[in-house]
Amino acid sequence: MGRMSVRTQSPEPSEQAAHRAGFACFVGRPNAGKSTLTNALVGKKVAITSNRPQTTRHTVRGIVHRPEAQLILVDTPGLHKPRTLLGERLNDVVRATWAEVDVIGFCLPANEKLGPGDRFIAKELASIKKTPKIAIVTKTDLVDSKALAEQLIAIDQLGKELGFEWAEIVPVSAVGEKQVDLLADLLVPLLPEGPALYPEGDLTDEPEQVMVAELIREAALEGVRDELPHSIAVVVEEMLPREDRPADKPLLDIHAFVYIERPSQKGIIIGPKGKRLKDVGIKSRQQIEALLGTPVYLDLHVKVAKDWQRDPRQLRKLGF
Ligand SMILES: Nc1nc2c(ncn2[C@@H]2O[C@H](COP(=O)(O)OP(=O)(O)OP(=O)(O)O)[C@@H](O)[C@H]2O)c(=O)[nH]1
Ligand SMILES: [Mg+2]
Repeated sequence: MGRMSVRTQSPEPSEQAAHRAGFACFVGRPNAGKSTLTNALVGKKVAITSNRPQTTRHTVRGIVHRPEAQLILVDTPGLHKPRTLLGERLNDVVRATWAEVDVIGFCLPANEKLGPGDRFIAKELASIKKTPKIAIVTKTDLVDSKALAEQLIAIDQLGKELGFEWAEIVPVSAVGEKQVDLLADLLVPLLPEGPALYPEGDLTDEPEQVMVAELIREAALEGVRDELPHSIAVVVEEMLPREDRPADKPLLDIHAFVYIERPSQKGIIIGPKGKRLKDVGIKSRQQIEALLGTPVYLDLHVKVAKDWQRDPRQLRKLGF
C-alpha cells in the first residue's frame, strides 16, 4: 500500500537541509476543493471558490513561504468533459500546467465515491512518468473514519490499476484546517533545491485588476443555478483614484462589466428592482476594499456577450 500520511509528531528539524523552491499544481474534477485548499495553504484568499462546478477559469499561483523552502502552488480549473470552447481551453490550461510542475497534487473529495471523471484524470496522470504524484483526499470533515479509510484504499488501488504508486496519499480538510500544514511538509521535499523564486511576502502574482474581477464574479455566483454560473464573466474596465480627493480620504473608482450570454439572463442577474446586482456590488466591494486597503466606489454594469463560451472572438475579448 502507498504511504498514507497522518501527522503524529512534529518533523525533526534538520540543520543542513538545503533551501528548496518549486511548483506544485492541484488538479482534479470541478468542485473537488482545489482552490479552497490553495487558500488554506497560503493563508489568504488568492483564488475564488464556490459550490458551483468550474469556478476557477485560469491558473492561480499561491505562494507558501517557509524558512527552508518556497512552495508555489498552482491552482487549476477543474478538469471535465468539455461542452464548450471555453471548456476545451480550460482543460488545455490544466494539461499544460501539470506538464511543467515539480509535483502534482490530485484532489479527490472524501465524500464522493471515485467516478469515471477521477479515473479519466488518473489515467492521464499515469502517463506523466517523471513527475511525483500525491493523492489528496479533500473535505475529510464531511465523512466518518470508516468512509475515509475506504476512500484511501480505493485511491491506492486506482494507482495500482494504472501501474504507479502515489508518492503520498494525504487526507486533508481545508475548512476544518486538518493536515493542511502536513501537506505542505510533504510537498516541500519533492521540490528541487534552489533559491526563492518570489520576493518574501508575495502571496500571489495575480494582477489586482484580475483579483477584483474574480471577487465580483464570486459574489455573482452565489445563489445562481443551472447554466447561469457558467454564463457569467466579469471584466474590470478601469480602476482609477478619484480626483480632487483629500489625501486622507482617497476613493478608488472601479468600473466593471458583468457579462452574461443571453438577454434572458439579464433579469436574473439584476434581480427585482436591481436588488440582486446591488447585493453583488455590496458584497464584492467589501472584499475588494479589504484586498486593496482603500475605500472603493464600484460601478457594475450587466452586458450580453452572446454565447461567449463558444465564440473564439468573444473568448479572446474576455481574456481566454
Ligand atoms: N466541508 C468542506 N467543504 C469544502 C472543503 N474544501 C472545499 N469545500 C467546498 O467545496 C466547494 C468547492 O470548493 P472549491 O475550492 O471552489 O473547488 P475547486 O476544486 O476549486 O472547484 P473548480 O474551481 O470548479 O474546479 C466549495 O463550496 C467549498 O466551500 C473542505 O475541506 N470541507
Ligand atoms: Mg477552483
